Parts: sequence; structure tokens; C-alpha cells
Amino acid sequence: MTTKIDIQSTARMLLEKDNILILCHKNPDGDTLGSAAALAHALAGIGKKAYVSCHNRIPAKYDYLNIPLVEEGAEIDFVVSVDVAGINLLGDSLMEYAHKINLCIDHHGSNGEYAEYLCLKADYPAAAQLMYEVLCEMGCEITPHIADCLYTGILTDTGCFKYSSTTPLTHIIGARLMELGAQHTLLVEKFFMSKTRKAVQLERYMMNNLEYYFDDRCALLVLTREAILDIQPDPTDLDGLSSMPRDFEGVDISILIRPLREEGSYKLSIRTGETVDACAIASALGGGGHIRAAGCEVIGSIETVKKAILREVENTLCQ
Ligand SMILES: [Mn+2]
Repeated sequence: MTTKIDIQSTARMLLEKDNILILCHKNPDGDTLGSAAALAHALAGIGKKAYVSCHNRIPAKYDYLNIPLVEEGAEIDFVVSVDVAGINLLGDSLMEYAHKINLCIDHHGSNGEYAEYLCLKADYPAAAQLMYEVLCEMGCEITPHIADCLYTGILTDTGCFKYSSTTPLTHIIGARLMELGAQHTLLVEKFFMSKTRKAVQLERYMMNNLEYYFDDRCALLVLTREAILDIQPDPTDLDGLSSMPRDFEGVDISILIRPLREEGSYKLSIRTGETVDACAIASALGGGGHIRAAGCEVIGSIETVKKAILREVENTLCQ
């Protein structure tokens, strides 16, 4: 049974606890890492022990967040997940916590309600926006570094304040974080105005291999194992690849299919424009996410996986 709680109760709960472990979702992004880092640093700032854990190694791109990773044998009394919509998103190495999560702080409408307590703002574009409010409610000092962590989460989950999930409040909090010392120019440059060579190679691959369906309203890219072996991208090089075709004229749905490590299993990223619910499509295949950005993992051959997702897309487009 999950009890839903508001920001005030969340803040009160965190203030009462110590030896806190903060969990991120697998294949971590700027929001789960930025929110976790901000919470860990803020808790440390008020004299508590707080650590972060993630199934994957933290990509080097996020080194500046200075995330205090949990060490072997650390005493843990309270477990918090941030930006984690479901326990399946924790990843194998964090599965031991699957049924021991005390508090979840999240912004996914599809949240699986797996934690003892859930603080959810499904209309927030980033968990970091919610984390800012929680930290303010706790009376924590938002240092320039914590402002950077939170700004990273908001920036990356809103596509640089671009996605339709961005609200006036997002800008207000963004502005406040800039006042508190968030390095806007540096972070925008880092995440939106520079591309690695491998990311550019991936874009070229996309341009050459994009498939169109349903009167070109759906663009689909299969990133093959061969292409991955050839290009050898870092996980962060894939950021943005799934949403890029959505910006092409006439495209309402953009789908990226890529193989997971286990043979015969694929990760699907779904990005949609104003008229299509990405989360509904992902949910039909056992996944979830947000209305414009969602994902799922599907088992099968590439042909059956493609058929399955295109059937769901067709259902949605024909509604
Ligand atoms: Mn998020």
C-alpha cells in the first residue's frame, strides 16, 4: 500500500531521518542524477548522512554533480527513490531495494506506486522542480552547487525549457536557481550546444536509416547491434536521438528501437507531438512515462517488436 503525501509531509519525513540512501533509475539522465545529487548535498548540508546509488556507472558527463555514491557497508535507515516511475526501472543491481523503498519523489503520471510513501507531481516537467520545492520546504540552503544540480534536472527534462510540459512555474524556479548561482550558460552549452563526434555519427545513421509509416506521421529508427558496434557510442551520445525526428515536418510520433544487452530484447523510446499520447502507447506494451516522452522494453525478434509497436501506433492514430 502506497500512501500519497504532499511536499510538506515529504519535507518533514526527510528531516526526521538519517542514513539516507537515494536511488536513481537505470540508464540515468540529468533529472534523476541532478535531483539525487541535490537531495544528497542538501541533506549533508544539514548534518545528515546521505548517499546515492544507481544500477549503471554514472556517465562522465555528470562528474560535476559530484554525486556521493554509497560505499560498501554503509548504514542505511531510509531509502528514497527519485524520478523512478517503477521498480523495474531500478535495474538488477538495485533489485534488493525493490520492496524496501520508503519514499518515492517523482513526476511520472505512470508511477507504479511501489514505495511506502509517494510524493508525486505528475504535472511537473522534471523531478528536479519538485525537489527544489521539497528542499525549500525543508529549509535547506540551496548552495550554488545544489542550484546547478537542480537546474541540470530541469534543463534536461524540459529540453532546455522547450517541451510543452514547461510551465510558468518552471521558468520561475529556473530563474530562482539562476539567482542562487546555477550556471545557465555552462549547462546549456554542455547539454544542448555541443555534440560529440559519435553523436553526430549517430545522427548520420539516423538520416540514412529512418523509416516512415502511416502517411509519414510516424518515424521509426532501428539502431542495430551492428551500428552500435561500428559507432561505439557512449550512453549519453544517444540523448536526443529519439526525439529528433519528432521535429521533422508532419511527424507526430518518433520511435527509437535499440537492442538491450540480452539478445532478443529491445528498448523502445517514444516521443510525440501535441496530438499523440506517448505514455498510452508505451503502457500498451508494458512501459510508461510522460505524455510526450515514454518508453518500454519488449522481448522478441526485431520484426515482431516492430510489428507490435506499429500496431499500437496505428491504434492510436486511428482513434
Ligand atoms: Mn524526470
